[in-house]
Amino acid sequence: MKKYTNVTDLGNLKDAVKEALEIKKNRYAFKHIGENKTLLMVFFNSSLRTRLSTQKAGMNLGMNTIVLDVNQGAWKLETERGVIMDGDKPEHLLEAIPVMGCYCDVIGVRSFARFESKQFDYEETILNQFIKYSGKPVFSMEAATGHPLQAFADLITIEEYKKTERPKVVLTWAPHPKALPQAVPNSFCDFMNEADVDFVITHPEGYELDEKFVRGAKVEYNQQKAFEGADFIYAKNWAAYNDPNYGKVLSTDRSWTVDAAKMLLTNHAYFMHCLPVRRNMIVTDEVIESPQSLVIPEAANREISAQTVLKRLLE
Ligand code: AN0
Ligand code: CP
Repeated sequence: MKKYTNVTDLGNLKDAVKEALEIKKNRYAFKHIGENKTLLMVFFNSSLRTRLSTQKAGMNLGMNTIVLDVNQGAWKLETERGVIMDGDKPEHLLEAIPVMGCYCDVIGVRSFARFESKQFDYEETILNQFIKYSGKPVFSMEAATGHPLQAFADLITIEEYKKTERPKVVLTWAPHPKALPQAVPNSFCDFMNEADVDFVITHPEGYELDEKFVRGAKVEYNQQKAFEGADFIYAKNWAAYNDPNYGKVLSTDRSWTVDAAKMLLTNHAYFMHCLPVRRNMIVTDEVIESPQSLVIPEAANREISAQTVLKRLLE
């Protein structure tokens, strides 16, 4: 594997999940693969889980890790080519990336959608420059349009907890006060469309996701109807995708919050969220604290998805 930005980089998804579950049984079985190899993690945005789980995954494989917070202590980076650099940014990404590539063997990049230009975001302008100019294998730690380490961990979690061969998995939009990227739901769609699940998406009108990710999956605008018979409820907020509202918050309607009454409509479903989560906006205290909540095992599986990906990038 030369890069990891998308579900397709994993090849056969069943084999990838199998490999991940093997790694989980003995996560120190491959601790020589990363000997004398350096993992560089570059963050343009905040992180708790990705930072810790990916560093831990690298350590499990014997790697050394360097973490760079671009916004804390590094030079401010210009990202557009052709700009006359007389402003507040002393360095260009086009020098910074190959320099970063000199000091490591694998690079992880976190660079969220900026919501300034849909084209800039959806062309994955930042991530693709890392792929093009670093000379090293690159993996996404949530880029503008996807969060494949998260979705891989989500699939591993569903595989571990499912009680039927083909569970019903519902991705539900939920309210949030700030505009959030579509990366998490996009990747979740990508993985669920490839997995052996009955996948349903529910959101208010106007929150349609890019068809490139939805790929004909069932969209049900009535949240309660979508919840009926569900085995997994996967909640997430995202800002609007469609023009002219790209990047906008169209609704903070708390009737979409996942609560205990709605969970009663399901087939005793598990609750999932990638975290960080705003309680009593996305989900009530009661549901996230219930025995059906998988948010912590889901986060724990981030170490496993990252380790599977790093192992494959090193091999
Ligand atoms: C980010 C998002 O929604 O993409 C990261 C989630 C993993 N969330 C926030 O910025 C709150
Ligand atoms: N789920 C996730 O990626 O969390 P962080 O933003 O804390 O890394």
